[in-house]
Amino acid sequence: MEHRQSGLNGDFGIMIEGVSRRDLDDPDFQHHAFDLWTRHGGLLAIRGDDLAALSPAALVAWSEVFGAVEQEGMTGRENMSVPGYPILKIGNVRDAAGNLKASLARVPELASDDDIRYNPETRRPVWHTDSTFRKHPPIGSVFHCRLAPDRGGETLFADMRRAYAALDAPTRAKLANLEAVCSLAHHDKKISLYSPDYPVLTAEQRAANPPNRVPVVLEHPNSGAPALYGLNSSTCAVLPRGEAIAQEVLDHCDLVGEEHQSVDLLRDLLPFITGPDFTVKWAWRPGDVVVWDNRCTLHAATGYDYERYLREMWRLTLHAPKQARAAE
Ligand SMILES: O=C(O)CCC(=O)C(=O)O
Ligand SMILES: [Fe+2]
Repeated sequence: MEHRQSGLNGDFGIMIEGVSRRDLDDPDFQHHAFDLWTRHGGLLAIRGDDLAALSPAALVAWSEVFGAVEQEGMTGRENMSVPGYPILKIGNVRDAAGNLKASLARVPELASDDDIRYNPETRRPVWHTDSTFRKHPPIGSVFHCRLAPDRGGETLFADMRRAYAALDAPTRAKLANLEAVCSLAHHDKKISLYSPDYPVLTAEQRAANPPNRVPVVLEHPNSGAPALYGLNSSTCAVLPRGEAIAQEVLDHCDLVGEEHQSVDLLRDLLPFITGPDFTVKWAWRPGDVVVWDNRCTLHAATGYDYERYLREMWRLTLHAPKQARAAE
């Protein structure tokens, strides 16, 4: 079948339609897809009638085209994974006994496309970069749709390369000298404030998981292009590069779950950088596979009618291929 290619928002994001399962094994197609992903801001979607029946093994193999698939991370989440594969289920599917079989975070539905832009009052949508609190944050993710709601449940993406380039020169210069302090303890405590069952770290776990610091402007290791980076629920402070964080500030962030006011600098950018020039709303069809680059995009989940519809997504996490990791 002939493939059709279309841009999602100018040169940010690209979709290839008419993709078959056989294409996924074809080295030429793999090469072409990797190249498109790189040239379109790190957002690639493939769509095709027979992808809805993709096997977990085929999805893992396709993911390996873009990075090294994370194997760990399923411990304690066995009831939310595809058995035997490093694939996490996200959504609201349940077993016969009514137990949730996926990771579910309820967020509001978009009332209109105006809601795509970050709203400082509601702090929604929850635009973020995944897992910057980890020592080696993932380079990206692969997201595959098994079941899609008739309405809602879209995933939003924003182009952090073009958004950074659109800022004025003094702002770019100021940001380029900053680092985000990203703390797992802060992240978990913050979530526990509105989700009281959410476990917070013990003192030992906190000591074993010190914050990770990431550049607020990340130069992509492949292209060298700078992109805004490092904002998510774990981001507890923003400091000049190399400047130590005071212990009492970190304790407050971790134990009370409040962000240091320095994070406002990044949050204040969000309404601009999630505006229509930079964003894509991806409405899922079963079979779709989207790969995003965590180093130059933001993303956000949107809600759906959780009682009426089923959503089941399969998610894999990507790391830099081993050679690249060794060179760090
Ligand atoms: O469910 C979604 O649309 C996005 C979830 C998400 O943020 C993630 O898997 O990292
Ligand atoms: Fe995410």
